[in-house]
Amino acid sequence: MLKALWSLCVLLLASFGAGAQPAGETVRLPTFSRVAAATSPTFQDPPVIVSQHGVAFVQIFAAASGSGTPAFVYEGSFGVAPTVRVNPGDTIKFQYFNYLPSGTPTVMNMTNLHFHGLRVSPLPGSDDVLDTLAAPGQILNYSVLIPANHPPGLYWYHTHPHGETNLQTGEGAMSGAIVIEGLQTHLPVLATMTERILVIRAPLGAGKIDPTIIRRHRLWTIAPPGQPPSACANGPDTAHTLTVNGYVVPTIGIAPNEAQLFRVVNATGQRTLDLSIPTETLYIVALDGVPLDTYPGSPSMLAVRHIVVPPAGRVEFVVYGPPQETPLMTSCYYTGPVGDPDPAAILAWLRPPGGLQREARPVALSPLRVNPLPRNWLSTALPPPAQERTTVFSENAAGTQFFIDGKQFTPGEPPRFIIKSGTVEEWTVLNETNEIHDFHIHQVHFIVEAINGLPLPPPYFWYDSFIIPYQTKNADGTTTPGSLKLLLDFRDPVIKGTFVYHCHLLDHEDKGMMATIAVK
Ligand SMILES: [Cu+2]
Repeated sequence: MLKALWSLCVLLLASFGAGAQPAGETVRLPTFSRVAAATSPTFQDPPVIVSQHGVAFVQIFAAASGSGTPAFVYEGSFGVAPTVRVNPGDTIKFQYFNYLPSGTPTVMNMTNLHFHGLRVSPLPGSDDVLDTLAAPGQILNYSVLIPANHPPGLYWYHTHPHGETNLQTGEGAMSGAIVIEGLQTHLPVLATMTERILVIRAPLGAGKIDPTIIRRHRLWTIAPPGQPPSACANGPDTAHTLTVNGYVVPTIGIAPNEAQLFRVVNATGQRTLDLSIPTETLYIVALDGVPLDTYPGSPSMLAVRHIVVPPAGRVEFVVYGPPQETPLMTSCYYTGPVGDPDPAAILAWLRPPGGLQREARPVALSPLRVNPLPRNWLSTALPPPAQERTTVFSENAAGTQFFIDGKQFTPGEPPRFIIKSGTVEEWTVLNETNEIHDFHIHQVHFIVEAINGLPLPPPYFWYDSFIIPYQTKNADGTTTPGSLKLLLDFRDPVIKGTFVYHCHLLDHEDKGMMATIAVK
């Protein structure tokens, strides 16, 4: 039925870009085969689309459930988003059909796609979120050329219509993973491991949780060491349910000592994750899609007990199967006096697969064989910054309006900064509010030089999303803004055009915390 409707709509409604009018046709919503956030006993990878002859062709729909929740539809299944796997040099072609019901003044139901973290052109037809929008009934065609020297790693796609990004991506879970291949070539030891893609979302709704899962929660202290769970001062998140690939607390099969590669994207609207597997070490190999050792002198692997992943961030790590059933969990993350709740929660259970209790022979991670990465701007040492800038994140007292440099984003506004392509810039990002924000810039990656004035010495890692700390109150009653000092890389000639930076707590972005820059 979807296919028939699709053909009909292709005939009726091919259009592209801003300003095109909805066709005004009334279309019947199809019956979808299953809903997101169902409880699953076992972990499931999303369906996969692999590039063929240099092209990955992806056809997805935006549609709404009976209650009006927007979601992707892939091959007739509601709430399903395929993982797109391509090689550097390939092209991803997305055909995206807005099948949402006609908009209203309060919910316009416009939609589009952003290819988060990819170092690709920001022009219309590629990764443009400013002028490329589909009204209900319209189709968008994207052709995103991945440069031949693109870093291998985990990226993602999600919708980005200003004003309704949280409704669609945060609460409606309209997101999917993109893998740029090559990490296993760079670190051959990974090639022998089972790979798991984990898209963590927090859609709206209480969800259904198996009571046996609640019982098992009690076996673990889901709070940072020394703190009871109730100490998570921002309280519980009663509005959303954390899911992994659309499922609530799935079980991941892993034999004791078996090494697996977990590739995790935080696709939630506003949940900062502090990930850990309590008995195990996480061996990180990539952050925000970039192999750890990309910047000259940085290590290939970093052993940690936990890792903070802000909304939109990615982490890729090796973990060994624990000796007994153990959770993949997030600990309480304090988001500031007026911040969103980020309580501790169990995301998934790690358990030996049925009947296979036998220990695996552990794969040795040391000495680590390393093949060279593609040479690109991120692997080239940074020159001194050509320009210093300061940008300020703020909000009104009611938390209903959010600003960058005192302005709420308005479509069509002139760029905040004009940046010279080929340069590196040093930005001081200030947070003058009592909650964290999540700095994200499209197209480019950055290095964090300092947090709240404290220098972060090498090794340097590249990020595209990073928490800006909340402001602190001084003894004399004054406040000191939270701050990040960043080095942003505008050297890649592919990245020319007008694009945005914003808070990736998506309701903040919707309420104005976004600005444009033009790279020329
Ligand atoms: Cu924010």
